[in-house]
This record gives sequence, C-alpha cells and structure tokens, in this order.
Amino acid sequence: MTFMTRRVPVFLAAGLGFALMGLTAAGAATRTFYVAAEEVEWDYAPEGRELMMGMDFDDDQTVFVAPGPSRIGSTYHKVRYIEYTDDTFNEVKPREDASLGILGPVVRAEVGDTIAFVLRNMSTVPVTAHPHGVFYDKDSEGAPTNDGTSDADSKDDMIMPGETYTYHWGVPERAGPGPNDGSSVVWLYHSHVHSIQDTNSGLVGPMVITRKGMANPDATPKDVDREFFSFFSVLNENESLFLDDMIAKLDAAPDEDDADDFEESNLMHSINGYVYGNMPMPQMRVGEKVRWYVMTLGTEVDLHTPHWHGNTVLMNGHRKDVVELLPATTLVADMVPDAAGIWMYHCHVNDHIAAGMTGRYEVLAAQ
Ligand SMILES: [Cu+2]
Repeated sequence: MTFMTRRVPVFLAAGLGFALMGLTAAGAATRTFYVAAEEVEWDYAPEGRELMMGMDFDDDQTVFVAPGPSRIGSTYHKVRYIEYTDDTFNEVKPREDASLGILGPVVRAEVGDTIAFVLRNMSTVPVTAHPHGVFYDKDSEGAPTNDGTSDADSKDDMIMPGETYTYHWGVPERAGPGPNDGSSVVWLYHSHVHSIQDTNSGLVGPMVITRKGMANPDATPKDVDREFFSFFSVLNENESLFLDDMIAKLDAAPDEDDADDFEESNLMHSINGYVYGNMPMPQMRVGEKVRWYVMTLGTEVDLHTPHWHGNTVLMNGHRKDVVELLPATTLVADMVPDAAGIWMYHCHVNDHIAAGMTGRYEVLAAQ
C-alpha cells in the first residue's frame, strides 16, 4: 500500500492521520475493496429457457443462445471483477444480491470517505479500474491518456497479469448526491486499457456514494430498505478480448457468408449479464423503500428504456414506470411497491425485448 506517501486532496488531508486508523474524528472512513480480475466462463442463460414467459426458446431466440458448429451459444469466455475478503485473496466475498450477476462488487462510500480499490490481475490480459464521479490523482485514473505524466503517475494505466495495484479515490461533496438527488447516487467503474473491449469482456461494476450523514456504518443509505442494481447493456462479444480464442474453439469457423449472422448471434442483450429472464429475481416486500440503480454503457444501440410492470418509481421527483438510459449513464429510481407478485422488468425497446433484454422481479406481501 502506498497510501501514506501519496498526495491527497486538500479536503482529505486533515483527516488523513485518523483515516489510516479506519475512522476520522468526523466519522470519515477509508473503505478498502480487494478485487481480482479473473477469467470465467459466463452463461447468459444458465437456466436454458426463456424465463420471463416460462417457455422453451423459440427459433428467433435460439439465434442468440444456442451453440452450434460455428456458434458460441450462451456461454462466453469473459473477465470479471471479483471481490475478496482481504489482501490474501483467498476467500471470495459473498455478493450483496444474486441479481448482480456479471457486475463487479458494489463499491460503497459516504461523502468524506476515501476508497482504496486494490486490484489484483489474475487474468491473462492487462486491466485497470477507472471510476466515474469520484476524485482521483493521475496515479488513480485507471486509463492511459496523453497527459504528460511521469512513470509513477502512469502505473495505474495498465495492470499487467500477476500484478496488484491500489487505486485511491477521494469522495468529496461533488462525488455524492446533488441538491435534487436522494440520499445516494450511483457511478460506474470499469477497465479502461481498451475501454470498448474491456467493458464488453465484462470488467464493469457499480459504485454508490451516500450523502454525508445519511449512511449506515457499511455506507448504505439509512433511508432505504433494499437496493438493486440493473445494468442494461448489449454486451458485444464481437468486441471481446477473447473473441479469437472463442472462435478457435468452434468446430467450424464462421465463413464470410455467415459473418453477419455470426456477429448478430454474439450481441447479448442482457441485464446484469443475463438474457431472457435468466437473471435471479430481485425480491422485496410491499411497503419497503426500494432503491433501483439503473445503468448502461456501450454504443448507439444502448438506448434503453427499463420498464417495471406492477409498480411505479420516483426519479428526481417525477413519477415513472419507464426510465431512460443513454450510453454510460446511470440513474436512481425509488420504488415503494404496493402491488405484490412476480412482475416483468424489461427494456421497452422492441428489438431489445425480442433479443432477450428481459427479466422479472418479485414483490412479496408485507411482513
Ligand atoms: Cu434496450
């Protein structure tokens, strides 16, 4: 750890001595996350069926999920951020919720805290962690840039296989909720060596910053009962870092006449890395204060309109049951469900429904 010697923003400097012990006099903490980049086989449809309707896949759907001599199917080689309990990287930390799927761990902090993101690269490709919203010096940006910085300030640009690097991110007021936000906001973090390939390969996660004074000890917002995360994204496996490896394993490489159809089959219209309702259902109860963090990245096809059946949300004081995403945007929508049942939760763009960007959530009766 290089924390003691690194430069810190002025607003944090006063509390630094205390922060090294965990808490400052004002209650600000250093929150450390131990995250490995690891390669995995990821199945976008682990249940093998279309679960929003409860049916077998039809011919249009098998285009995206069925393996074949020259089709990868629903399981792709990917690389993910996986959280561990400590710096030994021996024990994987349990996930906040099964529906998080392919997303990296939820990084959390309260305004005034500092985040230490210890990234260990256990994969075969160079990776980084580049955060949105929070404060970073050039040694913690996690992206190579033509910025004239020195060797020491560019170590964050590319963490090579086998290396470990600690990113230090400040959480000033401007990283947290604004005047019209609720008690927390959500940002993305993602790998940014080759941003397009890295993110399509799976290196992306959410970060929640809670307003000062509104956080529980674990930095979750005090005024919310449950939080869920939804990453609506057309993950383009044609842009994967591992595409060539995956093609090499096929019985037959797709020929030129088949190129367009092959590429189409690799466009995974997913929520948290799941297609066709395969995402484990977020579960909540009638009357609970439920916060949905909704996000995307991607290209011009990543114009998504997440839609909840059965219940409505408030977003910055506006009532909605459909919200709007553009590439790399994030939003917060609050729901107090009053209608119990299992409900559809899907992107409302017609092409995206057909291609699998669908899920469900479950509202149980009040306790
Ligand atoms: Cu969509």
